[in-house]
Amino acid sequence: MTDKHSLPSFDALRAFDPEIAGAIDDETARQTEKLEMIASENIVSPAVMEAVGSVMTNKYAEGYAHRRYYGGCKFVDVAEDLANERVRELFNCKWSNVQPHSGSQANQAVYFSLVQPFSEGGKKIPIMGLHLNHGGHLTHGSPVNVSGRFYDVYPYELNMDTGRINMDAVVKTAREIKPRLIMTGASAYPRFWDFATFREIADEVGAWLVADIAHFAGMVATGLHPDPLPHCHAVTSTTHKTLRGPRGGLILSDYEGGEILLENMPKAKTVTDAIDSVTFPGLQGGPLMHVIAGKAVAFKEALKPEFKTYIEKVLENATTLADELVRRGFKLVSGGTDNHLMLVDLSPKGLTGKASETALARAGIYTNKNMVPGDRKSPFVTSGIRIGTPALTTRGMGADEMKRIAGWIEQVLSDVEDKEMHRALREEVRELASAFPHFAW
Ligand code: DSN
Repeated sequence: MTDKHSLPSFDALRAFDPEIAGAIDDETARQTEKLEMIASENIVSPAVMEAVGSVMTNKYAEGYAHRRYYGGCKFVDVAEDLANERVRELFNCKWSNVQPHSGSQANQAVYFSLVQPFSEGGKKIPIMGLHLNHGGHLTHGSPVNVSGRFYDVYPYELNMDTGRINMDAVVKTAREIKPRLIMTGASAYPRFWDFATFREIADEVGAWLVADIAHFAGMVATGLHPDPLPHCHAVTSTTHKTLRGPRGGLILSDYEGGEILLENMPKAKTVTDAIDSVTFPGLQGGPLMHVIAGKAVAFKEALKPEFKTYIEKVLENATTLADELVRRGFKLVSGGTDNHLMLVDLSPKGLTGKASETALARAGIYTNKNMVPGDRKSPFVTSGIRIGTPALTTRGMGADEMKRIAGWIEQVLSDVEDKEMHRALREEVRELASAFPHFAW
């Protein structure tokens, strides 16, 4: 990768495994010629790609830096130390664990550290999290996830009139059920989180407070979203969304308390000790050192002033797109956005998320179907689509492009069955996409 706009040539792969090389070529074309508007996706830099594609994938390093179960870890320790130093500087916090393979595993590590699954005679312990249908994540207590299977979940919801979290209902439920943990953060919630108020509620009822900032980590890192660290006992994130790093997870904390009473964690003296032990060896084996190296590179990038400029543009683009969609008659949950995403409620137009996602993809615009508050359709159909601006902003697109895209979205959704119209638009989409290089920065 000599030219900053070039992609790796994959010569060895192409010679040995043309089928996989072909799939990568096709995926490259999809990413470069179409518009990626899935709110949780982004485009990593060539430097991150090189670190993730490096020889660090060959190394076993069970344990933590300088405390490993394998020899030869001197250089992977350098990568893990740098990843931790940089992420602590980025979020201005004292403790981190960069080993979770994913956001889901980061959340599991925190749950199992703070709240005993199935304890107290097999009785499940109550926790609270935002309902999946109201923007919450699968791992925030959905019945099909371990978070919903191992705990007694009392989900909180949005106020149907305002599209914002119903804090009155949060307080009421918390007082009634006395959850041991309250999860904040979401996958499809376009507004800021009031972590200070959640902490007051958590303190009143004796709950741990956790924030999953996977979606808006880039905004927290740049001071463009309220900071959960002063209020939450633990903060989890992925590294690949607005943080623009490789696919993976992390856990942060500034909490130094030690009142941890876990039956299976006799040696853990503090919450962060317990989280380390549950992450490894509790849940994971060898850390993905190539990904940790890539995380370190991404954190270095995020510490640069240019990253704050990028996040400001992500937010500007989201606001422009949201305003433009509202102007064109679309209903957005909560009426707009404070962050990088918006949730379009298509029920007034009589459309499903599924048909809309398919029609937009046919035109080369990728979004995802999403439940909206009060949705009567199944998660496979839904009444909404979620749209985000992080990836297109990485490519250098701005307000003019957002306005043009809003027009295309309106046109496609004016007739989700008109395949010919969608295919014709795809050519215009390709022309726009081709003007904005994939590795634009
Ligand atoms: N699946 C991710 C998202 O799209 O929001 C969250 O894990």
